[in-house]
Amino acid sequence: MRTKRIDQDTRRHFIRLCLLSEEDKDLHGRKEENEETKCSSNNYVSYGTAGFRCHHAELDVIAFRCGFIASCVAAFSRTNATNFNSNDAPPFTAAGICVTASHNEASDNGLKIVDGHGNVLGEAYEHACEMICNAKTEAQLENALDCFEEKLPFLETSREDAKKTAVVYFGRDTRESGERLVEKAKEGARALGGRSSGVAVKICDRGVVTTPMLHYFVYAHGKAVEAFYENNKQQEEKNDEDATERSLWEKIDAATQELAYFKRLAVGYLSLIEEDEEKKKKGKNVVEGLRANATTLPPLHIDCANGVGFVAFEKLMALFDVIRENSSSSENSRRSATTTTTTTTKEIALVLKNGPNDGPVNLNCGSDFVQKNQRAPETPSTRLSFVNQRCASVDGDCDRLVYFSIEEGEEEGKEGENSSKKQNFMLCDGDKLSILIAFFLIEQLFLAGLAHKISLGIAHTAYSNGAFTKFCEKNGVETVCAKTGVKNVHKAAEEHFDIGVYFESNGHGTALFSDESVKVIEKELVDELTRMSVEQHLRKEEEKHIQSVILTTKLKALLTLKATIQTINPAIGDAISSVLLIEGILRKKGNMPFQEWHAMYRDLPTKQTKVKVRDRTVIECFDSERKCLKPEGLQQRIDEILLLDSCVKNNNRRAFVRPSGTEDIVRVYVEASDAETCEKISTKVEEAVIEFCN
Ligand code: NG1
Ligand code: ZN
Repeated sequence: MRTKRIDQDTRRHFIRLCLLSEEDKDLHGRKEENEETKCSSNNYVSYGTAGFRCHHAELDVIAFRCGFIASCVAAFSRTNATNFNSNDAPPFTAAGICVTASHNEASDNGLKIVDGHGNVLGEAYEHACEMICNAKTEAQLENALDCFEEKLPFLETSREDAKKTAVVYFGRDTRESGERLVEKAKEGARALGGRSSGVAVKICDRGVVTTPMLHYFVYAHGKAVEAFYENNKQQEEKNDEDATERSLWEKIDAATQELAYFKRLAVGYLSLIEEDEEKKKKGKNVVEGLRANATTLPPLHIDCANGVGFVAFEKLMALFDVIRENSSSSENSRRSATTTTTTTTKEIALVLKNGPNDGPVNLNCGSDFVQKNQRAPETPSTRLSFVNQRCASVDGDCDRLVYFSIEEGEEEGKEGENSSKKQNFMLCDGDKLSILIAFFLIEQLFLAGLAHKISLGIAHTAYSNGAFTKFCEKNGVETVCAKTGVKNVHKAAEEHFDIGVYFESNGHGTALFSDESVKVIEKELVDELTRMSVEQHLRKEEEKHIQSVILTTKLKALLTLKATIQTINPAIGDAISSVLLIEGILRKKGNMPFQEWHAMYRDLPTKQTKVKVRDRTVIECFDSERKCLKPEGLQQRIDEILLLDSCVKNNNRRAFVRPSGTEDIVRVYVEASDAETCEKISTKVEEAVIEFCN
C-alpha cells in the first residue's frame, strides 16, 4: 500500500504558508500592473529548459516552494552506500538550489534544483514541480503534493523513515535579487523540518558561487557519505555513535568547500600538463618543432560576462599562485646549495575581464552575446582589448564557454591614420570544443590500448552546425542528436557512450565518463604499473634509471586519461573546468594555435532569431526538435521556403523553429551555404511563424 511520505502536519504547515504567500502576492504584488515579463504567460511559470526562470519580482513564491521541494528530495533520496550499520537509517544524499538566470539579463532570476547526485533534478519531477509552484488554492496544493510524492523514492521500511537529515546546499550568482531569493528558498526548505516530519533540515549556504560549483558540492557530499560508509565497514560496531557522526560531518564539510573543488580541478590540470614539463627539459617534440612560436600558449583573455565567473577564476588563480609558491620554495630548499633564484613558468596565463563591478551581468558581453551575435563583447572598457588575442567567453553563471579570436589588420590598399581596420571574427563554439576533446580522448584511448573496450561519441543538439556533423561522420566519430537543454544532451551522452562528450553549440557541456569506464582506466593503470615494476626488478642496475625516466606510451596515455577525469567537474558542464581541459589539451598538442583549431572545419553560415508570438506553446516539435508537428502546415511551409530560388533539395540548407524553454519567444534557426541565403530564408521562416502562431 502506498503511504504518504510527507506527514499530514507538515503538509498542512507547508500549504498554510503557501496560501499566506498567495494572499501576500495579491496584496503587495511586486510586479507593476503592465510590466511585461519574459517567460510567464497568464501568471503561469513553466518549468523551462533549466528550471524556473523569469523576472526576479515574480520568483519569491516559487523560491519558497522550490526550497521545500529540494528539502524533500534530500530527505527521501539515498546514496548508493551499502555498508551502513543495520540498526541505522541508510545514509541520505543532499540536494541543492541554485539561484541564477544564467545568460538572461540582470533583472531576471531563476531556480535550478540539484538532485542527490549533483545532477539537474530529473525530468520525472518537472510536472509535479510546476504544479506545486503554480498552485493557488488549497485543493491545487494538495493535488500537486500528491503528484510530487508519487515521484519521490519509496522508502521500504519505517526504520528508513526515522532520523533523517535533509541537507540542502544553496548558491547564487551575482544578481542583486539573489540574496533575497536564497533566503526565501531557505524558508521553504525549513518548512519540512520539525518533530512531526522527523526531519532535521541542515542548510549549507555557499554564497556567491558558479552553478557548476553548487552542483559539485552536492555531488561531493554524496561521494563523501559513500566513502565514509565504505571505509567504516569493519569499524562500525566498535565506534561510539556520536564520534562516528562527528567524523562523518567533518568529512562532508571538507569535501564540499570551495577549496576542495578548486583543488580537484587544479591538481587534475597540473597532472595533465605535467608531461610537458618533462618534455621541456628534454626538448621539443615533433609537433612543437613544426609549429612556430610554440614555446608557450599566449595568455587567454576571458570575458566573464560581468558575472560570478570572474570571482571564481580569481580564486582558481590564487590557488595556482599558492601551489607555485609552495613548489618553488621546496625547489629552492632542495637546490639551495647550487641556485639562488628559481624561475617557475606559469602553468596557465589568464587575463580576466568583465567582472561583477564592470556592469550588469551579461549586458553586451558573455558567451551568449558572443556566440549568437558572432562578435566580441562590447563593454566600453574592454571592446578593443580582445583584438588580436586568444579569447574565451563564459556566461553569467559560468557553465558555458566559447573561445574566439579577432584578427585585425589594415584594409588592403589603405595605409595611415584614415585606414579602416578589417576584422576577422573566429569562433570555436560548443561543437569545436566537443571535437577537440573527443579527438584528444580517442587518441589517448588508442595509445592506452583501450579503444576496443571503451566507446566514445559526441552528443549534440539541432543547433550544431551541419559542417560539424559532416566532419564527425568523415572522421568516423559517432554522434547522436538530442533535444535542446543540457539535461537532454547529458542523458543522450550517458545512454549512448562509455565516454560521452557533449556540448550544446552555446558552450554548455562536458565529457562524461561512465563509472565503468573510470574503473577500466584505473585497473589498466594499476596493471601497467605492476607490469613495469616487475620488469624493473628484473632489469640490470644501469638500465633501471633510464627505464624509470622513460614512461611507456601506454602508461603516459593512462595517466593522461586519469588526469583528464580529475580536471572535469563530474557533476555538470563547467566553464572553469572546460577552460583547464582545453588549455591542457592545446598545450599537449604542442601549444596548438587558435587558428589551427578553428580551421579543423569551416562552419556553414547560420542565423538565429527570436520571434514573439501570442502563445509559443502552440508549436510542438519532434525529431530532436528539428521538425515541427504543430501548428499544422508550418513544417510544410518551412520545407517550401528551404527550396527558395532552387528547385532541388539543397543539402546544406536547414531551418527549424522551437518554443524557447527559458524565454517567452519562438527561436528560429537557419543554416545555408552563404550568409545572404541564410538571411533570406530566416526572414521568410520568421514570417511563417508569425502567420501560423497568432
Ligand atoms: P531555450 O531558451 O529553451 O532555447 C536556452 C538555450 C539552451 C540551454 C538553455 C538553458 C539556445 C538556443 N538555447 O534554452 O541551449 O542552454 O537556454 O540555459 O542557446
Ligand atoms: Zn549558464
